[in-house]
Amino acid sequence: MDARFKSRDIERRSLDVDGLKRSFLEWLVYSVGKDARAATRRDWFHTVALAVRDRVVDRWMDTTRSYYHEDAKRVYYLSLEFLIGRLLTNSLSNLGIVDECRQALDRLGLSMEDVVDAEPDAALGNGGLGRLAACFLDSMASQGLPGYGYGIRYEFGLFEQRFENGWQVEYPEQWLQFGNPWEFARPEVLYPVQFYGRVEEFRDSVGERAYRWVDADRVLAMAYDTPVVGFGGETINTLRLWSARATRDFNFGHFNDGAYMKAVEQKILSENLSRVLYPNDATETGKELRLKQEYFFTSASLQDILRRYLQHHTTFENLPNKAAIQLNDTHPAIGIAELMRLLVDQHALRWDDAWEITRATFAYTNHTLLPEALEAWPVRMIERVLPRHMQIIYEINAKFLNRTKAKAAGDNARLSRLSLIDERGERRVRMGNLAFLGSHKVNGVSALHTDLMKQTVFADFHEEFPDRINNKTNGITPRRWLKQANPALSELITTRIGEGWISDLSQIAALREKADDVVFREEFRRAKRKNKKRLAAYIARQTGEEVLVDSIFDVQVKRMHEYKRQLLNVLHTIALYNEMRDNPTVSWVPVTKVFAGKAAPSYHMAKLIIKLINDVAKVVNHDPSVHDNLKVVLLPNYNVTAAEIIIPAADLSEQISTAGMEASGTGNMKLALNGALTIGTLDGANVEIREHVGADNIFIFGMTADEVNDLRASGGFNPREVIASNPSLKRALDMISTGAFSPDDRNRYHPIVQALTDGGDHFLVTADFADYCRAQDAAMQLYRDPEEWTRKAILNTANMGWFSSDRTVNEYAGEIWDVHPVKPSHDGEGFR
Ligand code: GP0
Repeated sequence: MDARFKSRDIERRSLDVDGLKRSFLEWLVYSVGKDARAATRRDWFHTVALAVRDRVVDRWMDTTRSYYHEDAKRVYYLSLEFLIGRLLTNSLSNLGIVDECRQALDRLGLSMEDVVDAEPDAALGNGGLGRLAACFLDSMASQGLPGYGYGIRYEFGLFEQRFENGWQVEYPEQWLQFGNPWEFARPEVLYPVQFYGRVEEFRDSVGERAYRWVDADRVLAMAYDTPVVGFGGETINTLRLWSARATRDFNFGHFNDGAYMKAVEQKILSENLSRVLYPNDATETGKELRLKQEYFFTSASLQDILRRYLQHHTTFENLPNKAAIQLNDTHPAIGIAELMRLLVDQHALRWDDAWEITRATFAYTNHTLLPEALEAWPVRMIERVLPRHMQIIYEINAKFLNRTKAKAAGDNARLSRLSLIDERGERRVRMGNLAFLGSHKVNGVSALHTDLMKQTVFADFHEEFPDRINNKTNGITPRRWLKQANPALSELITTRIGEGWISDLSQIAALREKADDVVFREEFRRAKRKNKKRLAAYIARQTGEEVLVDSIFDVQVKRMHEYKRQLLNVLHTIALYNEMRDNPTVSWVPVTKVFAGKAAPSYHMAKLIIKLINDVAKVVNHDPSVHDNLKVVLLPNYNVTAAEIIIPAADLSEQISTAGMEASGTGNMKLALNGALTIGTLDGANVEIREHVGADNIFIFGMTADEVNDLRASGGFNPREVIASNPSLKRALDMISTGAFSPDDRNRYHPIVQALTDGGDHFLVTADFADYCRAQDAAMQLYRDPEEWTRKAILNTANMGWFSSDRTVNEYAGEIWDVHPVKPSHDGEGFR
């Protein structure tokens, strides 16, 4: 090899301070095109990211080549959302060069924090579902599992939230505006994706009936690859995101007069496909563009998966032994019909063989039971947009129902519930049923949620296929959510138990015995205090509000949704405010209520709740009679980066959804791992968190899922009676309804009061209020005893090991995917 090349090669790989510093200067000048005098913080961020990327590329290629050489079975995680956040600290930390980078920057007179803060937050997701996908990528890479992420490279991520006059206002999130140093464009990796047109029937070479999809519009899917750095830097996997490009016909076509501008317009329209992430969390609006997005990325991914498979194989019967495809919710479920189409129409497989292969390849994760989130596309829309897929869906349905009919003679109600087509009202395709039928495994995301799936939405399917539903309780990556977000605590932990916990979180159980160690407790508190100071400064910057570092940081951070019951927390806040005003001589435990979360732009009730929190904050925070014992803050633009500051600083974690409605929750896990005590209902994974941390170390309140179910089945309850019997609830509600927080518009909160009273209080806010206040009081009393509080906080951290996404992904790998770790050979060959 050319000696010059070799020395550059070594330079690009060097992980020491000098090597990094030289790389930075080289990148700054020759790639960013600035010198140190002119460089902005953003320029430095790009410089450092590019230099770090250099240290990843060789190992990335080694990893990919090892998978190829071993013809390893790969898992493909298809997800419409990847809520990644920033990548600089993550890459440095997983490569093990955070300190080296800090020192190199230091020698250049730069602060690492400033450079890190110049990175935009990659928000290609709405909330829990998208963040789970990102945690899984980290866990797969960290364990050497051959896992690929497939999704959409949205030009606009989740909107930026600002408050104007207390109301949420949305702004476009232009994360790619200044370029993305982590991604590699692959202009040669292009797949055609079709829409509209019609289906033609013909006879194939052996005289069998066959179909082709003709006269369709075409869009190209172009790949962008982002390396996913596993912990330790051994395995570097790939996240492949698709971007829509107009077909080459445009580039090479010649047009006369009017046709040219028409063609340009057509090009722009087709490239809109990957323009923007839909901002709805757990609700579907049924928009055609959304369906097209789902099909676009699913089709491109399947074509790519088949291309990779065919590098080693000539027939398809081994596809399920070489590829596992996980559907993250039903968003990519059209992939089941698409794989059938590719196998039957393009590769001439017999239907039954294709179906067996398809089912053995796919698995489906359900993330919610909320009816408004279960996708059901109008038959007329699928017929128009994807005519061949509609035929295939009918065919799958007919074969299934015929088989079932033979067994369950006469039970038409059951058959119509099992059907892929909902015939009530406008005919719709039930994507959940399609996903279930086309998968060999179907999982829920917590034990309770999986049980409820069996009892409710998939009861009939469960009866039909009793081995198909299984549970995979969610998890979170300890790298981002403890090591990187909470250096104070993670360094403390490492000094006591070593660093094994980072890649094997079960080892954190060794901290249990430290809960009784006064010195450790003191240090644990010191770490928490440091994080609280950091959050207090952030709060001051973002909202102008000064909060007491020694108050309880009572944190509710998540999407704004009625079922998550931010309102319950607001009502408690008002009740506490009243108590403090009524009893000014009592020595109150100071409380800081921290809220953050976005509302879907069209979810009016959620936006009104945001305004209410801001209005309550305005009144409470400026009332001298509570002597700063109570502060309320609603932080704007909650995203991964904000979560990394808020979560390590929390004392109390609010997980207060109506029981039976939160599938799992993952914020609950992040907060408990960082030593917050949970106040929560027995919902989602809270149930399992209680089992792990111990019932003495969590504040559980409220109705259980069964009680909620019974109450609803018996016709509900009368919130008016509950309110009348609880003076502090009545007073809080009266204040809202008479305009105590909205003197400028006394009727503003009428819809909220209405929903909680005559509306029947569907989410049981009033029903759970009294018990919630009891649990809140218990938390406040405990906080007066710092030793006892800290002991419980330590036990939370120490007992959360099971909630690592490494454990979750291992369960998927063993019980659903049958994929195994591959050790990449880093032969140090250099450029390839
Ligand atoms: C569920 F259906 N979730 C959906 C959806 O559209 N978006 C979404 O984020 C969430 C659940 O609400 C969850 O309980 C769960 O933990 C997460 O998916 C991952 O499974 C919220 O944290």
